[in-house]
Order: sequence, then C-alpha cells, then structure tokens
Amino acid sequence: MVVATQVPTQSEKVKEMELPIIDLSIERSKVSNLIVQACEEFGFFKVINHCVPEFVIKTMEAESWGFFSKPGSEKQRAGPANPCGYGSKTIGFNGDVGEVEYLLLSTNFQSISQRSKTISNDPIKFRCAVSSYIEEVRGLACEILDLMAEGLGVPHTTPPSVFSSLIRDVDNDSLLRLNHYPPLIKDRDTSPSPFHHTHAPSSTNNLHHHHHHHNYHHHHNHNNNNNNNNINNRIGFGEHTDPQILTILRSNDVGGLQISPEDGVWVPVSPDPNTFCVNVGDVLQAMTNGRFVSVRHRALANSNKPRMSMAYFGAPPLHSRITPLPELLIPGFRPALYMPFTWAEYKKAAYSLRLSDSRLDLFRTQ
Ligand code: GA4
Repeated sequence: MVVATQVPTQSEKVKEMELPIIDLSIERSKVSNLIVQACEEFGFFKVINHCVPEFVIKTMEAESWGFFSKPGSEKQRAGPANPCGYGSKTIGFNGDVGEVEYLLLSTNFQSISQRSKTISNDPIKFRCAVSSYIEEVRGLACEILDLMAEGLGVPHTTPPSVFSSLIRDVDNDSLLRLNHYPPLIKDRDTSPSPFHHTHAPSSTNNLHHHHHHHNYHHHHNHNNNNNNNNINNRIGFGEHTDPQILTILRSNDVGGLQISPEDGVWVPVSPDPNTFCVNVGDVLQAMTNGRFVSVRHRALANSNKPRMSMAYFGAPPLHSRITPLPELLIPGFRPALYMPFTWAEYKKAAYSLRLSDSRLDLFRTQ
C-alpha cells in the first residue's frame, strides 16, 4: 500500500492568536479561575513559573537528542512501536504517517528500566533522566488538575482531586512521548522522505486497516492522496485530539504545533522552551461533561531546524470507570453527554481508529 504524507490543504485558514499564558505563582483562586476559563475556551494554555527545575528538563532533552542522533539501525533496536517503543513515520496501527520519529514510553518504572537497555549505552543514566522528568511533570499535571477541580467547584474537599487521583494511582497508564521532527531537506534527491511512503505492511496493519463498521465521524482531512507538493509544510504529526486526561508538552525553540479551535482554522503555537503547553484530553472533556474541550492539534515539520518535543500524557488506570461528574450535571437541563466507559475501552477504541477520527463521539449519549 502506498500512502502519501499529509500536507495542509489550501482551504485552511491560519489565524494568528496567542494562547493564554497562566502564571502559576499568582494567587491560587485566581489561577484556578484562569485555568477553567482557558480550558472552556481553548482547551490549551501555557504555564509559566511552574516548579519544574530547568536541569531536569535539560537532562531529559540531552538524553532525547542522544537517542535520536544515533544511526537508524541502532534506533530500530528500541522498536517497533507496539505502541510503546521507537517508531519512525508510522503512527498507530491503521496507516497514519508523518514526518516524525519518536520514542513512546510507559511511565511505569519497571518498563522504563527494561527499555532503557535498548535505548541508551548508559541505561541507568537514561532511566534516571526519564524518571526525574516524569516525576516533575506528573507533579505539575496533578497541581493543574487540582486547580481545575477547585475552579469547577468539584469536589468540595481538599486535594487530591477526582482528576489528579487518577494519575497519582499506582496503576496509572500515563505515557511519555519524545518526538523528533527532522528538518525538511529541500533537495528531493537527498530527502529522506520522498513524496510517497511505502507503508510497511505488518499483520497488525492488515488486521486493523480501515474499520468502517463503526459509525464514527471520519474527519475530512484524510487527504492521503493530494497533490500539494509543498515540501516546506509537511505534516509531522497529523491532526488529532489526545485521548488521555491532560497533556503537558515541552518543545525546543522550533515551532510547528498548531491547534484547531474550529474546523479548517489553524492557530500556530509559538515555541518557548521555558514554558509548558498544557491541553485537555478526551477523558477530561468527558468527565467535565463537555465543559472543558479536547481540541484538535497537529505538528508541522516546516522548518530548517529540527524540532523536538516531549509530551507527558496523564492517563487513568485501565480499569478506571470514566463518567461525567455528577456535580456538573443538572437533570433535564444539563444531562450527561457521555456514556460511562473504562479507560481500557476508550484506548481500545482509539487504537482501532485513525489518528484524526473523533473517538469521543462513539461514547456520546445523544
Ligand atoms: C495521540 C496522542 C498520543 O501521542 C498517543 C497516540 C497514539 C500512538 O501514537 O500510539 C495514537 C494516537 C495518540 C490517537 C489514536 C491512536 C492512538 C495513534 C493512533 C492512531 C500516544 C495516544 O495515546 O493517542
């Protein structure tokens, strides 16, 4: 099967707009209200004055560069991504591709220790860097989730909140993703990525390819065959929403992230290595009964410089039952928009669909 890498379509509008920047050091009640507002309006915001030490970020970044600088054959030792592990160009199991290579890691200590051996020549150093980074970003995620709960007025108890307790749980299913978007080389002959990719067929791919039996909404941007050959603007990671609760993203100083507040409109997010970009995931949209929005985003590999991003996806334990919070429902007036589901069920749905499909629609009550 031949799949062309997606490129943005001509009909798309790019809107210049800045994401809300939230200073975590200001008065707690103010921060919580600002966060709630940002989650309702954009589903995305940036945080400054977070307490993650710079050296923890720098150490993780250095380890990440160390891995991606290795020769391809060595990187393959950490692959294939099933879904965790090293992946190059293919995303998920259903034919999605992009100009990206990545390491997807479970945040579970045992599995990091195991994998480190295939990732680094100094596995202990790698494992320490990853563990420290995860501990810090999980702490930040928990703090933000507690502020959200306070801002929403649920529950009327002290932290940990209903949200943060899910990612604090020992069995949480959170992930760390390291993405490397290589610079686009303009000379076609030396480009590592010509216009068509042969999608390596594996038994998994064949089994899962194009499940059309669900009545989910196939998003219009599955343009796997368009003839826009603009190599300066290729899709690194195609449009999607994050399935989990909350995402904490840090990137180097190279842009590429764009969010889509409405269909066909893309807003570039300016890169800033000193801030974290935070976004609402599908599970949080469901738990807040649609008050918070899990917004579509994508990454373009449109630069001469390599982009590197590190994303922490805070997820509940597999067996957790996700349901809209009763506190946010008003019988007859504001009924539950989503059916209860377990995180395991939701994950299964996500992996049976394409990247750009609207997974949450499968769980809507109306
Ligand atoms: C998008 C968000 C995270 O990167 C991710 C991705 C996952 C993967 O790459 O394995 C998915 C994608 C993401 C959503 C739909 C499914 C699953 C690829 C894919 C086609 C790790 C996640 O949890 O969901």
